[in-house]
Amino acid sequence: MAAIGTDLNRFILEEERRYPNATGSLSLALTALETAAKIIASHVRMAGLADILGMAGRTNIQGEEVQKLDVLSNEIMVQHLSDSGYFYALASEELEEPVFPEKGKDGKYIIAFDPLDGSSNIDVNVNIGTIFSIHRKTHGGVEDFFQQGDRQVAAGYIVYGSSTMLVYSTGAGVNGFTLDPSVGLFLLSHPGMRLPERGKTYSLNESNYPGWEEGLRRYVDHLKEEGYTSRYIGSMVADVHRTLIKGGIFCYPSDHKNREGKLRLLYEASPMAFLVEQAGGMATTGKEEILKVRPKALHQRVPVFLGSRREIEELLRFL
Ligand code: AHM
Ligand code: MG
Repeated sequence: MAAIGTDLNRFILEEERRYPNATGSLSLALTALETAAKIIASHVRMAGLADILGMAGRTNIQGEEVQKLDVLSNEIMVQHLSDSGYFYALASEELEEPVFPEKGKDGKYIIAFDPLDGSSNIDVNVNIGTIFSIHRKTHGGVEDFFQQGDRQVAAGYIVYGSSTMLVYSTGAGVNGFTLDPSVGLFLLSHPGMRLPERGKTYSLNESNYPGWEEGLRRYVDHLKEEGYTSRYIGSMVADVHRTLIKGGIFCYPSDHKNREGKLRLLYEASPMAFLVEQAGGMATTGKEEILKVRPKALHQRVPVFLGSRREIEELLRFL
């Protein structure tokens, strides 16, 4: 296992050496992502000072308010990933249709991302993040994005918190890197992340309780009786990050208002499910494994339950 403090670039290259047939293009693709993340992190840090907070005055394709930092983060991601030449296609929460970059014609990968998740938290200085999911290019059209989550070649997130962390997996476990702002390097801080078998925390928006199905209501009542504590930030990246480290369960279920839940399959649920499973946990829609869901649309929503094995197994008995 790599030593604590190993620089992300060296780590990526060392991981690649374990695959004799690797051409290095995934490593370089990840490096392009790392650069975009650093630039977004610096904008997030300066948000209050630079007065770029506040509404951009338009709504995104899901009819939600878009804030300026979302727009900026999306532009940074699109520009850097397009210019890298490693991605044949890009899909973003902020874009109705995928982008097929001119320079990516020979790119082997496609990437779906949420450039700035938890944007309602920007104005109150609470953690936000970027989520990404990488698949191989297959046919070369929008259908390439409709591959199951278990075919991801890499997935991860960047959390802009008290420090900036990048957490990712290429299918051989999960590793977390903390940005050292003094030198601008992501350094290995959380090698081989594993969820505890069981946690003590549940995380979901409990104001939706009246709209949940009966089984879920009984499950949450049961957690309270069992002495669980509740933590909900309202930024998926931050709530999942805590769940990865401390265990327990994170949910965004369907309810009377949101029949399919709220979170998006391709760039929220699926990459987080990949990480959680790589870290020894489980992720389900309540009916099937998230990684087995066959996507039908770019911005499809899906109910999400993920976390420690014991909690998810118990939840499934209630549903
Ligand atoms: P966003 O991608 O528009 O920021 O929305 C997604 C966010 C998630 O980060 C979070 O888990 C959820 O929406 C919070 O929703 P709610 O405010 O309904 O609890
Ligand atoms: Mg989001």
